[in-house]
Amino acid sequence: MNEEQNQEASDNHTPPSGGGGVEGRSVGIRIDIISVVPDLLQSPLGHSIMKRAQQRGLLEVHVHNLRDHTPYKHGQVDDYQFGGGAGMVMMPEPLAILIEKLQSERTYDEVIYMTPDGDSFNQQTANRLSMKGALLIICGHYKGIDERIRQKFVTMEVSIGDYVLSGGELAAAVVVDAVGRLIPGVLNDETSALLDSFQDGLLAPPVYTRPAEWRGMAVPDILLCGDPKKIDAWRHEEAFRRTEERRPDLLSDDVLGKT
Ligand code: 6GU
Repeated sequence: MNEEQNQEASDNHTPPSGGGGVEGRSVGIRIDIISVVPDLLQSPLGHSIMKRAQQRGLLEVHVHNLRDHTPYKHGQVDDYQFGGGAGMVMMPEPLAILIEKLQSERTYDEVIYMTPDGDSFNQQTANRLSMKGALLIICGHYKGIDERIRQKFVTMEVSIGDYVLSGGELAAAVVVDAVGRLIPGVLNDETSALLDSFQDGLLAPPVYTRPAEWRGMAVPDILLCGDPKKIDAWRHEEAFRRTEERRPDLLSDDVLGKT
């Protein structure tokens, strides 16, 4: 969705109120994203669960093209870095102009800069952000943004893993998806997010669907026994076994909050 389409959309329905819902949960989230390649965000956020969240008015995503807000000629938003070295840096003034414009229109709970040197994004962070009312996400490109913007405006720096992407957009889409699906009413069965991998500190157990026997491979009998208690116990055992095998780091005292 581009900025104009967003504007229309937000004129036509009540925006999420932001803040103050039951038990501190807001009824919806508004997320503004600043980017020099806004098209990169269209598809990841335009389908499936993210599309439904926006149609239901539970999630509002507004993508802003930084080039539309630069005071410099020819849409310039980056320049050579002081001290020399390869790669351009995003200039502070265009970012400041757009951030201040947005901040004059509403209060953001967090101003998030997507960067590989940020704090690692995880389920706990997604849970925390899903309870906010308004987030502003800045996507960097080239060598990143001028350090002074980080000092002046940014309240949170987020990385999605130890590898380098060519820009923050795909990482921002990951954050919006992980956060958006946690907003109550976005998933059809709200409890299903509670059974996700990581939500209880464990990986998810294996799942099966019909047919019960497929190419000589049978579904575990217990899933067909009809006793919800037995099935829950089996699922928990499998989740634990899988976590021990694949991600023993998740079972350390540290991660379980015992230290
Ligand atoms: Cl948030 N941005 C970029 N450019 N690369 C990344 C990242 C973010 N997280 C991991 N790699």
